[in-house]
Amino acid sequence: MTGEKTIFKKIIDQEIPAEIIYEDELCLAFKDVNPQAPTHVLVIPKREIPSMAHLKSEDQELVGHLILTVGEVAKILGLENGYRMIVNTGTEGGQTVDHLHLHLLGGRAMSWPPG
Ligand code: IU
Repeated sequence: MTGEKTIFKKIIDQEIPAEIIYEDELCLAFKDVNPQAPTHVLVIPKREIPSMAHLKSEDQELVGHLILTVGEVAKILGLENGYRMIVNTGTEGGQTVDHLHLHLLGGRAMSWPPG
């Protein structure tokens, strides 16, 4: 961490725009700018947590809230045929933004395994 704001922190602070789907006191859900499926939304905590590897036991309630929010956003967006939730973590996990985010992908059939 360099101490510089991440792009997601700038979205939380409304310094850069995003297409927001859902917001509450703990989290924000917005459309990914480079969608990998017809629906691609990111759910992020408002609190700055770099990655899943940085979660602590006291974050249990927040993590539950984030996962439930993914399900709520899927309902809002009408993904009744299913969807995929992904949390890329660290370099080998393919994480590129150092602010915890849950990907919600839907609107097409997913393949397995992911690349
Ligand atoms: P990753 O799991 O860290 O690889 O995902 C980061 C995502 O953030 C990726 O899907 C990007 O398209 C997305 N994103 C964004 O939505 N807006 C931005 O300004 C930037 C990245 I930079």
